[in-house]
Amino acid sequence: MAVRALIFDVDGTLAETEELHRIAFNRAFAEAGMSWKWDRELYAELLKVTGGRERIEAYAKRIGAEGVDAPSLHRRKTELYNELMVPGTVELRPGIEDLLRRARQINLDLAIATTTSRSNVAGLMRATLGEEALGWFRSIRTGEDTKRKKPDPEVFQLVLDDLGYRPEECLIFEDSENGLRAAQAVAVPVVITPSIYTGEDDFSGADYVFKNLDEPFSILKFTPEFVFHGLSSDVRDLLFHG
Ligand code: XBP
Ligand code: MG
Repeated sequence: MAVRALIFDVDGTLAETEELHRIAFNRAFAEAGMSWKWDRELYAELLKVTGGRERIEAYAKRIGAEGVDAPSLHRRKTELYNELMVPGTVELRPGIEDLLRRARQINLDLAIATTTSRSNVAGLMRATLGEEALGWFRSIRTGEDTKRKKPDPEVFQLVLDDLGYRPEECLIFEDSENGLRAAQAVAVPVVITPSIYTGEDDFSGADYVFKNLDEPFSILKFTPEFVFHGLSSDVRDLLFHG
């Protein structure tokens, strides 16, 4: 069956944004007069909980902190994140811009399914491709549209409903195990590009694992009959550069 849409996760997949998220969390904590400081090692553990508000709540519970106003801390963190998100702070990951442009040329639909907020998606686009690139995506669904975050598949289901395509007509691009499990739950094939915080994740069951999308020879998992199975030649060219 022909692939008709590419569905992208944002954080870690379109760009390595998690360091900016981490800095924004820490600034929000400092502004609120709190002593919390999430270093990289701790943040890697905390990322297992998706969603910034949920992450704050989980951490408060873990250390037994009471009276933590997670929604307001998270709101401020989102403002700080968007202040930090200016051109030059974060770049799209290698191969992403090229993939998006080539997909548009062959009339594939593009979509976004993310845990983060819409304003953060817009901020990333503004700082990289330009805000008009938001219009490249036929469906953009975020953590604000869902009750449950990844690994729950709700956000992917919303995108599939928006697009009106069957799971096997789409490809999902993800960087994390949580994202992979969510994608598997809606039975959409998954392309994984591990990111700085997810290199140790368990990607068993992923259809493709690439180091980056511009490096066709860095395919970590490559069994030819498996890799090419079911992909039309235009989508194959898109992913494997011919
Ligand atoms: C990303 C997340 C997000 C970001 C922070 O998950 O878990 O919570 O870390 O963003 P995924 P918010 O890439 O799987 O969608 O603070 O806006 O939630
Ligand atoms: Mg991600």
